Amino acid sequence: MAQIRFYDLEINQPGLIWSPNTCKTRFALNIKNIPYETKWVNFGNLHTIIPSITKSGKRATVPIIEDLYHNNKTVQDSWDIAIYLEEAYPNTPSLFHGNIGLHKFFYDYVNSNILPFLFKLVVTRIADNCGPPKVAKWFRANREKHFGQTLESFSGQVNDNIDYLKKALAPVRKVLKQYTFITGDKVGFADVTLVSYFTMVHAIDPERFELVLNIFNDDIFRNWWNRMEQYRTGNNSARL
Ligand SMILES: N[C@@H](CCC(=O)N[C@@H](CS)C(=O)NCC(=O)O)C(=O)O
Repeated sequence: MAQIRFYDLEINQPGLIWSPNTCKTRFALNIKNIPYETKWVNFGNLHTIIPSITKSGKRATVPIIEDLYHNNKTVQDSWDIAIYLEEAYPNTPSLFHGNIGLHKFFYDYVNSNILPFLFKLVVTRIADNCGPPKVAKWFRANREKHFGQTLESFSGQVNDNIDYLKKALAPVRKVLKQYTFITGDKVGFADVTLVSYFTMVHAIDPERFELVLNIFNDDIFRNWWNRMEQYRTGNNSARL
């Protein structure tokens, strides 16, 4: 029986786990082993569905969760959801291991220095595959307005993005050379953050993802990616 209703984002390939922000919640639920059901929304309907649930007036984004065991409490935003789950489900495996500040630091580091270049590797493909033509047109116009340029020019050169990623991933590789997880001996939210953004690239463009995994010509990130696989699918999610 699901305890959490989790809203994830669907594109043209139903059931594909790809969305960088919703992935963080999926991995968190799987690590914590909290039974949940997935409610899929898309770029065409989330702007009406999500506000009707959150009733907060905040911008419509996923992930959101409804906690069916706590009066259907609704939480929006992947970071806030992680904090909520940690507090509401204290007897499940921890995401922060008592070091929430360090996880916040890593979260901000990855969002500023790694995510943008991973996103540039796949954004045009996301635009082409994010829904029917009307939705794809909206997505492109919306993002181009936000970036102030075409998606092609925003994406830049693949090699440049890989170079930036190599620089930004170097300190993470140092940790993974020594420890099983970015968090240390146990998996934690730092791992969730990076693996979620890797998942986006893997799902949208597996060939480009190989470039990322091979960035240092060794198996350090690949081995960690393989170790994280168990937390991507989990055993406790049902499709709604
Ligand atoms: N800070 C938010 C960001 C959420 C976010 O931007 N989600 C994207 C999907 S990955 C979204 O819902 N976009 C809706 C839109 O662009 O209209 C979080 O971590 O949850």
